[in-house]
Amino acid sequence: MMTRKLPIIAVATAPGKAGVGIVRLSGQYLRPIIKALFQRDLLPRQATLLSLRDAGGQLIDQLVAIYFAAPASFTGEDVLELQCHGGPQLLELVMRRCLELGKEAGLVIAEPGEFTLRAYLNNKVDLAQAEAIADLIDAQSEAAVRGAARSLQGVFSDDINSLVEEITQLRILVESTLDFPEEEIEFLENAQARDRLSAVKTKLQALRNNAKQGKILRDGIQLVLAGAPNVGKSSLLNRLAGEEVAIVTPIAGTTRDRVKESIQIEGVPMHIIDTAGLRQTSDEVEAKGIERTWDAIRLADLIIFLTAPNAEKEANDLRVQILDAAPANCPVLELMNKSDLLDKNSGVIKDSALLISAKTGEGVEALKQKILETVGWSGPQEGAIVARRRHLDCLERAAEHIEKSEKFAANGNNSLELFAEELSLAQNHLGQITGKLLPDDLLGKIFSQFCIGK
Ligand SMILES: Nc1nc2c(ncn2[C@@H]2O[C@H](COP(=O)(O)OP(=O)(O)O)[C@@H](O)[C@H]2O)c(=O)[nH]1
Ligand SMILES: [Mg+2]
Repeated sequence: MMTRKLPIIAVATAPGKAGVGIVRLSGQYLRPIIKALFQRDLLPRQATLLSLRDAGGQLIDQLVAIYFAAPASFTGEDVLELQCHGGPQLLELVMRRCLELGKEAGLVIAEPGEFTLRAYLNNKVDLAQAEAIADLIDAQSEAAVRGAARSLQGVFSDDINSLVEEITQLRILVESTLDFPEEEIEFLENAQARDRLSAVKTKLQALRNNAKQGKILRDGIQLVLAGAPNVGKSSLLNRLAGEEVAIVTPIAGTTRDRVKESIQIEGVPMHIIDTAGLRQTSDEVEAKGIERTWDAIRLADLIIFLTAPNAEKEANDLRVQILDAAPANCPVLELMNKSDLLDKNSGVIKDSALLISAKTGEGVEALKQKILETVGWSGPQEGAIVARRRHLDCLERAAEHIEKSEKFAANGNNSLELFAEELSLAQNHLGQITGKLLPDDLLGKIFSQFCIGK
């Protein structure tokens, strides 16, 4: 897929019935196909009402065609957009007719993400921007939409590029020191170098924080409610969701399958998973549900371990197992539910456990804040972007090399070449975010996750 130059075609709009459905073509030279479809040329960027006919001369659809001449198009190639009526069967016919008439020119059905890939390969967007297109389409909250739009505009890429530029300046400084060893200036004694290195570190740290927030905005948080039966997990889900999503009864073992509900807390998507209560059971269905609870725990970003008064013994057994099964950096938040049943003066209340009542709503607002705090959300920020795991990994690698470089720099002039080498490795990792220096197989993998037609 990476290198093919054939013209491509796909339905660009979502499957299903709609007022309008768009079929999009991209290729280096589309004019012969346009001519074959409509027996005429089209002026670039002009909406033209046209009739598309089948081989027998029968009308398929009246449509509006817009032709974008290369390189002034989304992909940087010639692009033709056919705005048809939005019926799935109709769009199928339009596609078929285009493929028929475009056969000679080599027209083929686009692979997932291929339009955006071409935009990337033709330098219309960098890789972080291309990813932001997919993230904008998939955005699950208003804040995520705005963050993706900013990433698409290049806010994130600009930050990366300017950091790369600063590291380049630092490398130039090292190279010049290497060229004049007789001057014997201790490199770090050179205040300019020291300042530059610390500026790079500060900037990289800020970028990592930003990207971490951006990942939360993009992916949201997988929040698992776990605990013994009857402690009120389903009641808490309903309370957080503001509706009766899960069945609540006084019967232990009511929830057997996972119940999922996505909510937002201050624009942060929370995918809450209510699970079967953890206990020994001889019920086959419930046992399956409990297996699934453990599966959910193993994939969680945050676990709320719910307990209730008079269930301390079970809680003590479960706590260890849950902490054991939770992923390495997944926080486990222990809460005691049914605070309404507690005699507040009895001294049973452990300060380690946050108190809530799913029944009265007591402590639920505070819990929401606690959840945001625990996952490291620092509130809506001006200039927020969206980011992916891939970006965080690259930033982390870069930070490791900057750290190493600092050690070499501190060793004095003897290690300056190693210092420069670490800087260059840090740059490589940063460059992978915007796509410079990214191996082809990784590139293919990223774009193959896009939907068809993007
Ligand atoms: N008093 C009191 N009862 C609660 C509270 N939360 C849940 N319950 C009750 O506890 C029982 C079990 O609740 P449920 O949500 O099904 O627990 P789960 O098995 O953990 O999902 C039900 O009878 C609920 O009405 C609470 O905060 N206070
Ligand atoms: Mg339940």
